[in-house]
Amino acid sequence: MKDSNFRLDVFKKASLCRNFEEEVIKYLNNKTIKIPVYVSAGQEFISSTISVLSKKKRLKPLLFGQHRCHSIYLSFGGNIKKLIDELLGLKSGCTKGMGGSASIHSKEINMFGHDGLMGSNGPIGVGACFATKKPTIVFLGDAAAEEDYVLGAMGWASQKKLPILFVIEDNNLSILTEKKVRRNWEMADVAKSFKMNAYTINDDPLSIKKISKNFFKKPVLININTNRIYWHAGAGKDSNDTFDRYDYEKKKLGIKAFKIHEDIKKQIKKLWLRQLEIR
Ligand SMILES: Cc1ncc(C[n+]2csc(CCOP(=O)(O)OP(=O)(O)O)c2C)c(N)n1
Repeated sequence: MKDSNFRLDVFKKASLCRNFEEEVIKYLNNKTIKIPVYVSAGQEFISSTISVLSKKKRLKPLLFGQHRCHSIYLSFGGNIKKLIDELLGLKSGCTKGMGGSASIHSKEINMFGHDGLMGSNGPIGVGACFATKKPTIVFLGDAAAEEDYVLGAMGWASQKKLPILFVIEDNNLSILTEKKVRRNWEMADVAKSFKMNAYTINDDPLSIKKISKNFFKKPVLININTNRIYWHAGAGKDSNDTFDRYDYEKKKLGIKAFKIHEDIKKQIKKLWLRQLEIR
C-alpha cells in the first residue's frame, strides 16, 4: 500500500475516534454523561494505525486495553451505537451498561474489558495469548507498564515466543505525575533485556508502519510517545499548547482529510442524537 493511501486510511479511523471523543466532551460538559470518563483524544493514531496494519495482515487480534480505551474499541471496528449506550449506562451498551468508559468489552471484536487494576491486562493478555496462540495486543499506559506483574508477564511472553504486541501508550503522565519523577529507565530497554524486539517511537503512522514487520510473528514492544489532550478523567484541558497529532495530520493530508473530518463529524453527531432520542 502506498504511504499516502495508508496515511489516509489511518486518518479515517483517527477521525472517527476524535469526532466521537469531541461529542463525549460535549455531553460530559452538559452532564448528559454522568459516569467517570477517560477520553483518548490525542492518542488515537496509535490504535488507528495498528488496526489498519492488522487488517492488512488479515488478523483479528485479541485486544487488552486499559481505562483509556474508546479509541481502541472504535479503531478495531466496535459498534459505535453500543459505545454511546455504554457511556449512557444503558443495557444495550457494549458492556451491558456495567463497564462504563473504563472497561469496554466486546466479544464481537475480541476486546476484553479492564478491571481497574493498572497493568492487570499485561499478565491476563499474556495468559490468553499463551493459551490460544492467537495474535494479541496488550495496550498499556506508561505508568501501568511499571507494575511488577507486567514485567514478569513480558519475560514469560518472550521466553515462549508468543505472537504478542505490547503497545505502551506513553503520554508521559500517571494522572498528573510525569515520567521523569517516577523512573530513570525506559520500557524499550526493559523489553530488550528480555530479548524482545523493542522500539521507542512517536505516534506518526509511518513510524509505526516502518517497524511492523515482526508484529505477531514474535513478541514485540513499542513504546509510542503521544499526547493526552484532555484531563486524566473528565472534560478539562491541562494545556492549550499540547501537540495534537490529529490537527497535524489533517493539515498535512489537506483537502481530502478535511472532507473526511467533516463527513465523519456529521455522522457521529447524528448517531449521538439518535441514541439519545431512543433511550
Ligand atoms: C495498581 C493500581 N495503582 C494505581 C491505580 C490508580 N490509577 C488509576 S489510573 C492511574 C494512572 C495510569 O496512567 P497510565 O497507565 O500511564 O495511563 P493513562 O491514564 O496515562 O492513559 C493510576 C495511578 C490503579 N487503578 N491501580
